[in-house]
Formats: sequence, C-alpha cells, structure tokens
Amino acid sequence: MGLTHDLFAPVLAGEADPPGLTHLPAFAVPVEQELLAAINAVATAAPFRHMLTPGGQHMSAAMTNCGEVGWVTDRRGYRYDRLDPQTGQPWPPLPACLTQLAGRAAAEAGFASFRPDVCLINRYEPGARMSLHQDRDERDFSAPIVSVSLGLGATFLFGGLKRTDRPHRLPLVHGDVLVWGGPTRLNFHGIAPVMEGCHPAVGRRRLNLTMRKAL
Ligand code: MD6
Ligand code: FE
Repeated sequence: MGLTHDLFAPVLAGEADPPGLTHLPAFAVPVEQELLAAINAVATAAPFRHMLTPGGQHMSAAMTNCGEVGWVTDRRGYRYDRLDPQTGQPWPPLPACLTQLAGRAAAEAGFASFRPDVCLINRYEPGARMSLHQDRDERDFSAPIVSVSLGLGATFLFGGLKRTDRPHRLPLVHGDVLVWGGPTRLNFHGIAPVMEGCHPAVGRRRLNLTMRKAL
C-alpha cells in the first residue's frame, strides 16, 4: 500500500463505531413513509412543543411522545408521565410500525425481544441541538434504546460515563438507526447543532424517534 492510500483509508472507511453503540445505516429507509405518517398522526393528537428545562430554558428541539408514558421536562424536573401535560390526555399509543422496527433493530444489535413502551419524538430545525446528557429516567437500564433519524443529517456526540470524556462524533443521515445498551447505557451523548438544509421527504428539519422501555 502506498503512503497516500494509508493516509486516506481511515477517512474512506469512516471512524469505527464506538464500542457499545450499533449503527445500522439506512435501516429505517424501507418504512420511512409509514414512520412519517405515524409521526404526523401522533403530532395531531399531541403537538410538538418546546419543553422547559428545570433550569428555566426552553429546549431548542420540539418534542412529543407516544406510548404508555411520555418523557417530559418542566420546572419540577425530568420524568415520565402517563398524561400529556399540554392536553391533559394520555399520550397517543405507540404505532405498530415503530414497535416492530425497534424490535428488529434491537435484535440485529444482539438484544432479543426488546419491546419499547415509549417513543420520544424530537424535531430539530437548523440550529437546534441537544447538549450532552445521560438517559437515566427509565426504571430498568438493562433494556437497550433504539434511535431512528429522519430528515436532515446531524452529528451524534457519543461520550463516556463522565461528562468530561471527549465524545466520538458520528454522522447520522435519514433512515439511520442506532441501538445502544449494556455497559454504555448511561454514557453521555448529544446532537451537535443541525446544519441548514432541506430533505426531499421531510423538509427543513430532523426528526428523531427514541424508543425505550421506561416502566
Ligand atoms: C437525538 N437522541 O438523536 C437525541 N438518547 O435527537 C438521544 O438523546 C438519544 O439518540 C439515547 C439513545 C439514543 C439517542
Ligand atoms: Fe438521550
């Protein structure tokens, strides 16, 4: 191998996935239309909103949920709630296409019979981001998390167990699925500010579905 080849090989191959994180490129593309229709139906019953953090800031990503519970944040803190605080109604049920996709993706990553009970839906417009955080509001950390990206691409930041561990940067595009669990379940992670753009099927936004077992 020549010097030039060696220098460019890591770029062409992309950075290896960090251990404890399975990246399934384009895994959700075959069901993209079903997913987008399901998201629209959920958002009709439980509209996207910019929730308030306990610190009093509005999140730059708008959120809604479906499932037995939904993830919420307000002045009182982060938690799962059976009712949508905005409508006073239960969250819309988890559509079968989401549960099935999550089960298949988890199996692919080595987690048999994963059955989520909640899907948090994040909507990012260009400039929106998610700062480094841990997902720790669930009861049982043995279940994995399945995360589906649709629309505009973004850089996923995957750190370690300490906030100060320098994160890997993983580019995600439309249809990519991440599965994550086991020893890295509590790793810090986030989303770098979404770049300007327009996706042919989704428009000027990134949608993320995060399916979890919260109860
Ligand atoms: C997002 N995702 O991709 C934010 N958390 O928009 C998350 O915070 C996340 O993708 C846990 C597991 C997978 C994720
Ligand atoms: Fe998260």
